[in-house]
Amino acid sequence: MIYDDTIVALASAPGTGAISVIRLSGPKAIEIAETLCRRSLTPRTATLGTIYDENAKQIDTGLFIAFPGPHSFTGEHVCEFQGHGGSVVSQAVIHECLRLGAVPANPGQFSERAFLNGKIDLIQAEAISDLIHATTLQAVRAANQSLNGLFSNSIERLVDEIIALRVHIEAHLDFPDEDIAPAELQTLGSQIETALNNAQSLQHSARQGLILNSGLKIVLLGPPNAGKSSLLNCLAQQAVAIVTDVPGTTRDLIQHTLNLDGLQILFVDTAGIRATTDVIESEGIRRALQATRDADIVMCLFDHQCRIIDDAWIENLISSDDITHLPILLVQNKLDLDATPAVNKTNHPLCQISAQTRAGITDLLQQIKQIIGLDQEYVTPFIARERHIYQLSNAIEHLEAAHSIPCHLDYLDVIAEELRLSHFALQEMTGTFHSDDLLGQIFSTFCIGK
Ligand SMILES: Nc1nc2c(ncn2[C@@H]2O[C@H](COP(=O)(O)OP(=O)(O)OP(=O)(O)O)[C@@H](O)[C@H]2O)c(=O)[nH]1
Ligand SMILES: [Mg+2]
Repeated sequence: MIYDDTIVALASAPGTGAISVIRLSGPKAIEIAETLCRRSLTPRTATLGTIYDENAKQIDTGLFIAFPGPHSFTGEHVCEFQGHGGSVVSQAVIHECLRLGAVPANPGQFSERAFLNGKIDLIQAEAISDLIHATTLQAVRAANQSLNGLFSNSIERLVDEIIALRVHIEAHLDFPDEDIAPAELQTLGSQIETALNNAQSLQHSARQGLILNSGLKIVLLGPPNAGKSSLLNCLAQQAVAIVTDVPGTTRDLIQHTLNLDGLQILFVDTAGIRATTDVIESEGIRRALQATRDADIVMCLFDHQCRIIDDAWIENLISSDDITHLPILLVQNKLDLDATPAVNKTNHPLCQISAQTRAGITDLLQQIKQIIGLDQEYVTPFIARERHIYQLSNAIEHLEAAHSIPCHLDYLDVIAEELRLSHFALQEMTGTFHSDDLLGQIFSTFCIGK
């Protein structure tokens, strides 16, 4: 136990409801609860009690449950009070807790204490918040897997592989007189390669976990009248955007979120791209192009009048000759008018659809899943965040560096250093090694009471 203060917060959602849950954690948690209800509490057993204020006026009646540390969520003494779900009544209960010596909890402080007391690691703590904020059932399942330690265990296995390598190499560096046989060096090299492969496949799963967590952003881009707004309406199954045969109808960004087999997709309809002197349309086009910058997929739409699609056509549309980093999906619309496919001279996949008749829409959605690697019957085992991808990439970079160095006696110290840096990056993911800044950043995004 690290803290000598006892924190209190409303753990259920603020506002009016049937029941509210108020949570206390810290050395005085049970003492405060017992003072409040004037009874002694049996661990992990619900006890009915009435709370009175300092003037002996009744505030609320409800259930108290005490979880003596270390067998509690935070590892400290924890007590929960389930009372009537009104904001004034729960604030009055919290006020009494504060009067008896508790202090208000910061956002995420209960989870932070659970982490600092070794009850969960950082990835599990993040999974709690991700579970609460999950918008699809798949995301809920994935968050539960992370909470159960699946992601952390995969990282720990990778850490063990790297530790074994470091021990081997650093033992030799400490005792250089002991020779390492060439065959042994070769084995070391292939073990580094195995660790690198494992890290890369973990990163692949983590990317899918990130997509499940934060969803996808798909921007519909194309010349005027290609049918972008019609496609948005077709996907949304409602008239979200105005559709006319007047080129330049859409000006603002129009967004609609769709749940595709558990994947949250934000579709963004944009102004048709063309040369214009109209101030409003120019602003619309500027916003359209800006929206592509953080898109996960840019859908380039055109109709049957475009016969040849090449990289120059896309570069012209996106006003950039650097389109290599963008995942692009070419979509030929108005299949009902002309089913002849355009000549695709690019390396990007092309789908033919009709936003009017819905022909080809199932294939289009399948193609989206394929682009992001979720086309098979996918089981993403865990949920992930940008932070994990960043630190995993960091670990992979150092493993790649270690792997690129010839496994020769002269270079063992450089390899050892790269392995050490990779090891640290992985430890930062689980929080075994962390800076206070990192913790502050993570837990500040949590709800109060969590
Ligand atoms: N036959 C046919 N017409 C379509 C189809 N999709 C769109 N259209 C028509 O094409 C015209 C333009 O459609 P929009 O959806 O407004 O096109 P847009 O790309 O949003 O156009 P801007 O907003 O001007 O950039 C409308 O008259 C639509 O009815 C299609 O699949 N088949
Ligand atoms: Mg439009």
